[in-house]
Amino acid sequence: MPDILKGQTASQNPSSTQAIKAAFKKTMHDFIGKPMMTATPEDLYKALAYTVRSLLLERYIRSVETYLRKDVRTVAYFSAEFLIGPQLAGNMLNLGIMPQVEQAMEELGLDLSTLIDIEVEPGLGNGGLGRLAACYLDSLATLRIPAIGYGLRYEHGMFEQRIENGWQVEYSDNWLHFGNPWELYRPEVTYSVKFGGFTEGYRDSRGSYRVRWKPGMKVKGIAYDIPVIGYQVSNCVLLRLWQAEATEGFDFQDFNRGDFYGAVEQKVMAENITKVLYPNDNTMAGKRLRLQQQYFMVSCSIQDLLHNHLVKMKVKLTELHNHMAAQLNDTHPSLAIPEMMRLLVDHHHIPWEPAWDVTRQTFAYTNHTILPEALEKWPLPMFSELLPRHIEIIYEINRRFLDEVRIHYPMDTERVAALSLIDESDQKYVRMANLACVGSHKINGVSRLHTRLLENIVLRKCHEYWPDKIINITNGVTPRRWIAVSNPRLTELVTEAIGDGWLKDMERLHELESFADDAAFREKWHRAKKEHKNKIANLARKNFNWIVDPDSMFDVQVKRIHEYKRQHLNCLHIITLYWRLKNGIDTDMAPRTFIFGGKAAPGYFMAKLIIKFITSIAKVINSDPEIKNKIKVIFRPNYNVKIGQLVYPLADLSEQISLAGMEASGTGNMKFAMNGALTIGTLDGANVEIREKVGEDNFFNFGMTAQQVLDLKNRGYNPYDFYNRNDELKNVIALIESGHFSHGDTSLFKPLTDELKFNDQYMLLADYESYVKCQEQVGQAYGNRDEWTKKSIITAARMGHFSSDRSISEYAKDIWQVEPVDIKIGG
Ligand code: 26Q
Repeated sequence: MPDILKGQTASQNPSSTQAIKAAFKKTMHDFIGKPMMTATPEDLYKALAYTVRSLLLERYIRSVETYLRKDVRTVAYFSAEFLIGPQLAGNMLNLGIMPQVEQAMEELGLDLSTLIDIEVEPGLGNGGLGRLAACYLDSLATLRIPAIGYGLRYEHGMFEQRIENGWQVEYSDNWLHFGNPWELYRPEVTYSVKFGGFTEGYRDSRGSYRVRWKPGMKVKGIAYDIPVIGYQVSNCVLLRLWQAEATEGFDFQDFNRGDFYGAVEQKVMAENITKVLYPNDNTMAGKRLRLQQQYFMVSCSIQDLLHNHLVKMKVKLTELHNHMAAQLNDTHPSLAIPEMMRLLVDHHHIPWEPAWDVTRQTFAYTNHTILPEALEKWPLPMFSELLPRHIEIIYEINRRFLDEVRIHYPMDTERVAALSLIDESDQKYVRMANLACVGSHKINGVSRLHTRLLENIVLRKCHEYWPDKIINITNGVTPRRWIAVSNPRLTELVTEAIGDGWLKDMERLHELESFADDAAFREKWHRAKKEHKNKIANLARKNFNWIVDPDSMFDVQVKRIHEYKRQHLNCLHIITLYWRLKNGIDTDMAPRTFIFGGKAAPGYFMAKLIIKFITSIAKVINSDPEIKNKIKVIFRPNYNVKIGQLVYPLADLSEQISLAGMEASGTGNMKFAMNGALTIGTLDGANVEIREKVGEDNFFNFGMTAQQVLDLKNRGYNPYDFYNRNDELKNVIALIESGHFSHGDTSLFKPLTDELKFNDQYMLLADYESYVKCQEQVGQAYGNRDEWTKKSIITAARMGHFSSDRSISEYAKDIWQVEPVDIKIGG
């Protein structure tokens, strides 16, 4: 057990080894109701989870009490996804009870790490955006900022990916099968959400004109609360997830009287709303049910916020923005803006202008993408049918806004059309990004480059209109999960060297830099990575019958599968090496193990073909005796948070090779580098800033810059020119086309090779040569183990900037204006 994981001393009562042991036994009795000897592994895990939860709840209850009593300024983080990952280990770490729990379990004849492994993770997100929300909750709690996260409790999270015959096959996720010990069911926290129907105007008793919404359907939202505790503090934030249920009374009475099947059908329809997470990442699925999910989440959350402030804290609603700040995680929750307006105006009878002032001063919006296919827009007919009152409100917001624009820019119809909340260029759409921009006081991008591209391209007109509205807050990740929990060996080593405290103050990692010159430390650093590689190599042999050499360089690309992320560029490099070996070239190359992981959106043909491509290459190369284990290719199925925690610590090389200008930030890039992997990457997203921090000598950069990409596109990009000019590239593509990786089938990968030769939207061929050359430098550098280890130490030492604590401090200061609040426990 690393020292840093040893938080409090055993004398502190409820967290002492003996107390934990006793609590565990009592939980076994009270909640599981079985003798230890008949308990299943899931029972044992659950008993421990409840034991830990009880320590968590003590702090959580104290946090809620304090926040209510002090009427503190609070942050509400709205997100359709919270990819929180497994909870047990992180909660024990943050509570500082790892050593006592380990000891208690040992005394009971149980192995803690086996219990930790049993937890099924809640896959309530797709990837980067959802995981970012989870890191931010950890940092909010750790920085003692009062906060609540609002999201959806999907019954089925991200699908389980299996590889069958080399292809991705999706199986439904059932994370709730054994129950979720971390959540508190709150049946009393419930709101009614309306859909469809129509609106009608009327005069109230004072003769004022008002609008009433007569819905076609009502759905009930019920809260499930998950407490999230900070690291070495007593502060908790709350993650409140909504689940849809049919409204009572609605079932078998009233208009459904006599129509039993009709009633059940309605119930099923209502409960479908939170049935499943849409597994799309960086593309928008224009599905009606998705729009229903978004509105359902937003309506429950805004009603809850207004209720808590008005009833519990007696806040005047026209003062709401002085008591809270709301952050929109992309446009997915941007209906919160018209929903807030609807409740303030229609229900609380606040006039439009003050209601609009409050709304705008409350919300801020984070943009996570510049890919045009990911910008949310909803067909107007679908939107109006589902949300007849909101479309009226959006039209009113738009009318007032565009009138204002016309005053500043008379006659500039092009600008007015670009800023409009309604896209009328072809069929009519509601533009969610424009809505989020108009309804927020701040907009932020997630890396410096991304923010610049927002200002100059995607939100150019918005930036011209409000030059101070767009700011940058570069993403960060929590070092608690992504170093301490996932890499205990490294954690121990760092703490030995520079003492503890760095997990809360990541800039202190700089103190590690001087150790890069210490040969003994370098040896330990190298051994820490090597031991992790050995462990995973053993697991790989045991679970998948994969033979990998822990002495080879582990070259890793794990992330969602997407053409812009260019996993297939990585493949072109692998085939280049393969071709060279087959032709007696480069036979002294340092052995490499290429590891891939990631899910493709189920409807994304090219992404699925890329998975088939990787697994096909793997099959041919791994079984080719001539390759003599110089190259191994592995596709780890079902990449998720849990697998991520195993993978980041074992990488020697981190692949961050998206086309410059396409990846908003990336966060995997940060997790790898913090764990001492060196990066091969383009100047895209946060790579730019990572390279700046770790230093050019410690970052393998290749490829065009975002500007060069634009220039080449403007000149007219012809991939065939690049193909023609490079013989090695031609050989590689010819090898694929020959059917070498597809049992002689020359058509299987034709969509891939044709796209590359004749279209190449993501410009792989333009970056190919530079990538392959850069990889040669990587290979040489890896040959000098001592130098490599030095770079690895320096890289990790300079990654403090990318802690989510830094990001959240910036949000707190530049957007939310919130301050930490002290929670006292046991006093
Ligand atoms: C939208 C509408 C309908 C259905 C699905 C969606 C949808 C869902 C998820 C659209 C996009 C997403 C996810 C986007 C995402 O994860 N973006 C990533 O965000 C990270 C955190 O900021 C960045 O680091 C990544 O660069 C960015 O790709």
